[in-house]
Amino acid sequence: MKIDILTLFPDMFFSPFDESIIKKAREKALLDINTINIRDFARDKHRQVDDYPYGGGAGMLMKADVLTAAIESSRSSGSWLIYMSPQGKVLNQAHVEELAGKKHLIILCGHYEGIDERVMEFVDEEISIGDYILTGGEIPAMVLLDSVVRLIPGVLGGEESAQEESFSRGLLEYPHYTRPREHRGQEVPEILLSGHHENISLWRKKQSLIRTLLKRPDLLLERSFSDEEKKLLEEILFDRE
Ligand code: 4H3
Repeated sequence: MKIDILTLFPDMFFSPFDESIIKKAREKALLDINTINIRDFARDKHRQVDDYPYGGGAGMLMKADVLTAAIESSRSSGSWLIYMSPQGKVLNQAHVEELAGKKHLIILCGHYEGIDERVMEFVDEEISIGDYILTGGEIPAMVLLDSVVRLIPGVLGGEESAQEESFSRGLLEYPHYTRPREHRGQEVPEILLSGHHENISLWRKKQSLIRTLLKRPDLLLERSFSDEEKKLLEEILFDRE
């Protein structure tokens, strides 16, 4: 996958995508991330990228001519241009999965008061990472990028991690334990030491359902249940074994 980030602050992206899992994915050429400095497309002698809004008001706007030149430098036939904005659809995992299928993403990061509205004609999709305002679209772009990149085949170590997720899609993770067996009086649940893989898998599914019910009941409204999950939910709700 190719990802171009259009930003006035390319340095913000240096270290976050040069570490750990994403660093390895780039080395393996699974991923081609480029930052494009919007200022490089300012053509006047002052290299001006922003200007006062018509009609007055606070803040500066990123100029349409500069942004259009930056966009045109990166666009390809199959590219998909995303503008990070609080006005976008709020990102969720289903949306991330859809974006992971794209060949070429271009992410436009606004700064200051935002962009000249006339640039919106090039934008395929506006995405928000949540209902709050940030100083720029750079951090939202990093969040989006990280969520998408980990779904590219080969990026995560074992195939299991991504597979396990789709298995329990829409539920919270079950609790995890590693050594030692006892920590400050707390034991690892007996069943995880049993070696009985079927029982462990069932216990984990039940834990996921319990956690989701208690912590994020809203997630359950967006989801239907398999017969196995219905049986587990009955056990949970009616204390049946
Ligand atoms: C995205 C962008 C929040 C989000 C953003 C989000 C500043 C966009 C400016 C920048 C515009 C204001 N804040 N929730 N801020 O994903 O350039 O709209």
